[in-house]
Amino acid sequence: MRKTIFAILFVWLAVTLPAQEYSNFAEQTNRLNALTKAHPALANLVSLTKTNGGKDIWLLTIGSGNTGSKPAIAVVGGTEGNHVLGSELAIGFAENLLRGSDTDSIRNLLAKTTYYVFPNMSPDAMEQYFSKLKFERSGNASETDDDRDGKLNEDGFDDLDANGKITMMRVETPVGEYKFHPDDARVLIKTDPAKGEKGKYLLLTEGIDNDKDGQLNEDGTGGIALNRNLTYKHNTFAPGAGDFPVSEKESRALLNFLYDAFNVYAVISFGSNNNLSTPIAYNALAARERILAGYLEPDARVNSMVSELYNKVTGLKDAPKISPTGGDVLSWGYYHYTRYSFSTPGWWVPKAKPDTIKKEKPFSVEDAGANYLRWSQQQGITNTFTEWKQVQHPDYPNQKVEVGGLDPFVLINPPYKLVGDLVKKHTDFLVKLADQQPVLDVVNLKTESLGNGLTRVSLDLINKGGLSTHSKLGERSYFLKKLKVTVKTGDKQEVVGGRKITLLNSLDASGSQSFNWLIKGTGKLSIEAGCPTAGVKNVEVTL
Ligand SMILES: [Ca+2]
Ligand SMILES: [Ca+2]
Ligand SMILES: [Ca+2]
Ligand SMILES: [Ca+2]
Repeated sequence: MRKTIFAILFVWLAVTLPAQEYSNFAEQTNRLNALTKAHPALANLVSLTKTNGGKDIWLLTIGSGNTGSKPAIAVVGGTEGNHVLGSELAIGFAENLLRGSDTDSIRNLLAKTTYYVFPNMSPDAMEQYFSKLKFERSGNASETDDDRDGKLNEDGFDDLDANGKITMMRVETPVGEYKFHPDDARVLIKTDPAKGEKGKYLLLTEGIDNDKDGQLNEDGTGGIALNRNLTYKHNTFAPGAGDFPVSEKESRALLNFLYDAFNVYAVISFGSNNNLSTPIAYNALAARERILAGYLEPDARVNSMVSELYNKVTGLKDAPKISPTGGDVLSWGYYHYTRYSFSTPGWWVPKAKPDTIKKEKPFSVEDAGANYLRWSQQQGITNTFTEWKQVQHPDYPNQKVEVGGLDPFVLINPPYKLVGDLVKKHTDFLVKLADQQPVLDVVNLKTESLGNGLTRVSLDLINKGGLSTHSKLGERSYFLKKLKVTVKTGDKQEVVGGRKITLLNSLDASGSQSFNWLIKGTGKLSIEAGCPTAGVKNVEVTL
């Protein structure tokens, strides 16, 4: 009897409690399907392609009515395969938004804004998090020759202490560059030869030189990484970048879709790069280079404004500075797609304060590993550090080799219990960002009869939004759709003064532009102003 009750209780708990761990690809797919089933009028799921690893690249479109005709924000998760959180933030955002879709505020939002959510752009790599052997992997299932020795994936990691995860390996040697951290001997830090410091250890990733080429773990499982495979400053010969930009199905699917989506005004990618905690600063020299290397001044101002919004809404502080290294989504979104482009890791290990009761002192040397160990202990997080343990190593037969260190993933992915709160904060940010969307309106509409069937029509077109209709860089693009103002005349009407169609490069935030036309004829006509990134405004005029 008691057993049955426990069994029922267990099943009930399993069904009613939300997931307590990150979702693998199959679970992510189930969550996405559940969303479209629960919200068929607001959510649509399509597979853009299948990876070489056989996994779908999903696109979830959220919005009401004709989603393609509304200004849109693209949300990219799984920008990096080892950043499981990024994918979770993208899916969690979709779930939170749709869960609130019976409220007026979200209903109104989805009537004016479309969200294109790419939940997981690196599903092949991300599965390594859920595999029997866990290691941080960025590359997809394409087979590559990272060291160009004519052999594919010939030297990956080896789990020397058989604990199911790849950590670090230290080799005791007088030529080593590493020494113990002065405040936490579990951690090794680099010596400073300029200060006369001597090292004791080589610090390496866990493994063996399987192909005896003198390099360790130089070419293992994991091919091309999305965040290195895009077009801006692609590092053609770097491992994981691909032989040419957009060589992969995943990157091609993303760019093919987005280049056709003229309505996207902002791209938000979740990955290691961060221009939301600290905006990219305007650099006059970089912004004048022939191949643009810096944000144009008005676009840097927008970055500042959105960064301020991000910090205010999320309250996240002390983010480490990580700058794009080329081929990445953040840079592509701005420099080549010419939209507003933002990126954040969404989480980083907070700075741990010393516990004065335990007589801890501030670290004499700042180090991410030492900080993590202090923070995780304060949080009651256990089993994320493997104590150093000696192993026999074929490459170092007469030396002391030990395996240990921090678990993979823990420095960039928080414990799952923190994810719900992070999803909520980033949902709030993505909703607030849409409040800044460019919105066109027509004011001061006047008609003035001049006799002889002639009427002067004048109006001011304004942008009521917090963002310009196009980025400053977008104004230079031949590819973007410009802001178009059209006088739609009827059968017996004619525009005799002014242009029937006017194209504007952009309309600034809170900016305005005056128009007037001389029109011959009588009856009603309409004037239409719009562009995909700001929507279309129509006014009727009676002559
Ligand atoms: Ca190779
Ligand atoms: Ca291991
Ligand atoms: Ca090799
Ligand atoms: Ca090797």
